[in-house]
Amino acid sequence: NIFKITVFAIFLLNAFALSAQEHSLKIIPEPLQVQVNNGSFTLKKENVIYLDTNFLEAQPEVKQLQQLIVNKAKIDLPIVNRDSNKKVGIHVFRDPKIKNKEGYVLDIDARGIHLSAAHRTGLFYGIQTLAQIFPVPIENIPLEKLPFLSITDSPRFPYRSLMLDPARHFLPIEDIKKYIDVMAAYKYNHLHLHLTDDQGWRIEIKEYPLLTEIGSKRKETDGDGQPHSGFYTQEELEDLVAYARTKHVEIIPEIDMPGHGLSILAAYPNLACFPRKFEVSTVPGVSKELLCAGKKEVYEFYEHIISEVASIFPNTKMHIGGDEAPLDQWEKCPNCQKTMQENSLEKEEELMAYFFDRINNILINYDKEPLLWYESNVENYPKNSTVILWRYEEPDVKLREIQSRGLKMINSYGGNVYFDYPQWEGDIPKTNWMNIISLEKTYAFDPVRGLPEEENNFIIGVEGCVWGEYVPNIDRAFYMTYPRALALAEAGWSTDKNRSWENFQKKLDKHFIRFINEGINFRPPNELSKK
Ligand code: TNX
Repeated sequence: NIFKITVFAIFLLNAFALSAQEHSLKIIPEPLQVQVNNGSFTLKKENVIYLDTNFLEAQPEVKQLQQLIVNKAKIDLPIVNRDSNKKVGIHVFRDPKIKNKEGYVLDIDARGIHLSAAHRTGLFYGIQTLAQIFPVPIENIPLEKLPFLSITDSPRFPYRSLMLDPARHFLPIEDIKKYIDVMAAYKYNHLHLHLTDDQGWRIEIKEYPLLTEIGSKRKETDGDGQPHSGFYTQEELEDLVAYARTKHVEIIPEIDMPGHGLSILAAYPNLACFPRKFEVSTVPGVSKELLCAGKKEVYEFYEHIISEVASIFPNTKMHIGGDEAPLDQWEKCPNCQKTMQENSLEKEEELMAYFFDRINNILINYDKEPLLWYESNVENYPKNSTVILWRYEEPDVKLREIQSRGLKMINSYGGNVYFDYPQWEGDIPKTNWMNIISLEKTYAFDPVRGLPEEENNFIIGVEGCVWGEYVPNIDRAFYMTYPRALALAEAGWSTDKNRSWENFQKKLDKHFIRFINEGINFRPPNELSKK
């Protein structure tokens, strides 16, 4: 990998040396409106960062702006709380006329840099854009020199997410923080953590200590044959949530139910329809086990889990899984059948709906609403659900189903944005269930699948998934994520009118140079090296 990256870096440096001299903005995701004007502003040691007195809650963001200028231009500017648009310098002010909470306006002219937003989040995104405008060292431009320009920006979708899977391979908290740093720079605002699966339970639950004592450990791991373990304490997760908030990222915890639960049953086998000795799975693939929908202990179990999870993660959405649950087990289970009779349910698909309703009633008590992987066969979803479209087969049929069921939807279609899939022929992982998803294929992702604007507002955003069966550490996660997540960032933030594959390709070199400088792993895309 390191070798490949070095070769590619040399290729890029050459390409850049030829085209340098002038500022190249190359902002990803592409902003709503960009106008570049003649002239440039050069930051000086005498400049001051002025923070509007009615925007004082934005102090943490302004400190990040100050640090950015230290990092990029090597100048440490003081912050002054004063409205002063007359003096040359950096001016941060509140503009309540900016309608979108995530929107901002960035102007650079002879009087300096002007950043305005109605809300701290918009200011944060303005700062991320400014960060990309600074020249990269090899551009041959003084690092403190910025082009005159005027940018007005706001996102296409409110929900822009990536998913990591520490259940299949544990990822240390510090590594997840690094991952958040990079995604936030590209204006992603949610990180979905898949915390539980057949291969491991990764979150401390005080009421059920065996979940981590037994469920977080497995004997050996497919691929390397080594034992594998790890979990997050509640304190560590609280710290992660607080860290993510400084980057305007919300963490969405996922407790996958009622399937994908071997790590639970290894610890508490009585929660199964047919209790026996279970083991945490050591191989990829879905187990046939479900937690029993006919036992009151199962609902009590989830009540405790939800109450503890809710106290760690303050956001409203909680992911409760719901994917790939083979229902034949409930069909054979006397407790499940009894529950069905008592509630006049005829099919196991209705029992699934009943199960989610009961879970949802618990969620409501904790001010949470459910997020679920969408499965067509589930008879009904709670009305307040948001579902994720992910399955490869018949995406347009599923999209219409979701629409007609009146649910909100996040698009994570496995044909474009499954980042655990290989990026080119011959890449790992080599499996029989994965297609190749090249950078171009991710770029071609249409989150609304052609639905006209009047009909598509149930689609609230996008998510790229980095499933972890073959992702043993964060370096590999970065390699699988980038640059495809740059393509998805444009699908989530930029309008269709403003984005094109041609233009996107031309912007990548500046970002790759930054990745190389910052030690962020990525896969050099074949599409570029072929040119
Ligand atoms: C399907 S996507 C799964 C995951 C696997 C993934 C591998 C989804 C909701 N379920 O459990 O990790 O495929 O690509």
